[in-house]
Amino acid sequence: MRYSDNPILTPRDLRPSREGMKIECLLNPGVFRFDGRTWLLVRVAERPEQHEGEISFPMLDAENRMTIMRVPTSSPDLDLSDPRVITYRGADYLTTMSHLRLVSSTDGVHFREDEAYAPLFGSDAYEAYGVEDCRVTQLEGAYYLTYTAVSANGVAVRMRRTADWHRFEDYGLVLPPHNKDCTLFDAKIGDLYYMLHRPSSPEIGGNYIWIAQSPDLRHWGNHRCVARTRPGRWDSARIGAGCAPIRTDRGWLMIYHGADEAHRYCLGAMLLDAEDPSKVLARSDRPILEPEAPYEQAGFFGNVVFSNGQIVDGDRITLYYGASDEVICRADFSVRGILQTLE
Ligand code: MAN
Repeated sequence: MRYSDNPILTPRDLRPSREGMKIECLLNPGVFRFDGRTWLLVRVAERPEQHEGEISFPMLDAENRMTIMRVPTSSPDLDLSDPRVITYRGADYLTTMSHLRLVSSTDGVHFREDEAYAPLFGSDAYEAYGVEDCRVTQLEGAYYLTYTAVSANGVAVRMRRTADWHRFEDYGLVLPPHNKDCTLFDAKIGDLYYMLHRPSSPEIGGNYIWIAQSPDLRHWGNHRCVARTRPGRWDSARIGAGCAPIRTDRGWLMIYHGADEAHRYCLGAMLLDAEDPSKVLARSDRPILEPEAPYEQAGFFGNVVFSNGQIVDGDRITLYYGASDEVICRADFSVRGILQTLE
């Protein structure tokens, strides 16, 4: 059920990271409990204030400093048909650059920034176009961040580990391009760690959910395809895992996003085998959440609900999601309720 006062966080609620920048969108937060509070690690997408006759966009330079690129809008080599992407002289850039901002709450709906916790910005050449859509998995007393690192080299998955949200250990790129939507499971299965991830193979294959395993969280192998898109349905063009699957008595319950050819993004669920999570036992016929509210249908990129974070407390799932690639919302589900739709 949607929270009645959605959206709970909008671009106006946060300050830009520096002067001259404007927050265009808040998206797809990672979610976790820490220090007695609920935290969102929100993706904040910014762009420079725009001026007549040119389009400008941010990226990191060779010294990892933010620099602004400017292109005259009259240029014949410019393609602006997708609000998220700029194609100029055959190369792709992003209109906005994303960083990750920590906000916290005691009631789960009013979130505030805490000056004591610094934002996470792109830090090197592999993050020159920003960092996005971070999943947070609590595992063995630490938090593991798996997020999208974007640069001219492509879209890849990077991992960091923290225990206190001040100091971070960098695991580097755990998956090379093109890959995103990566989440760790919150427990070992047998002797191994597991992750879900979403490579893309556009010519043969597609945008499918895969699984990998690791003995040490650094070396990932035994990649297997878990689920594919389904032609003619709500998840026909691309699918990707949300955050860490939920352990239930019937198996691992995983919430995922699916988009169709018209880029309409919905959420659905899959049930994965408890011992071998590469096996799908059941999958949503119909979405568990689809863009129906006005704030889900219109915005920076309309007709999108996308989630990569939730809190699970007994039977209750408190899910946080990005709507229309612009605002953050909350919806509550019951584990039993979703499992019933999977019978
Ligand atoms: C897609 C969208 C964008 C994102 C890029 C790079 O175009 O999801 O929001 O910035 O991929 O990850």
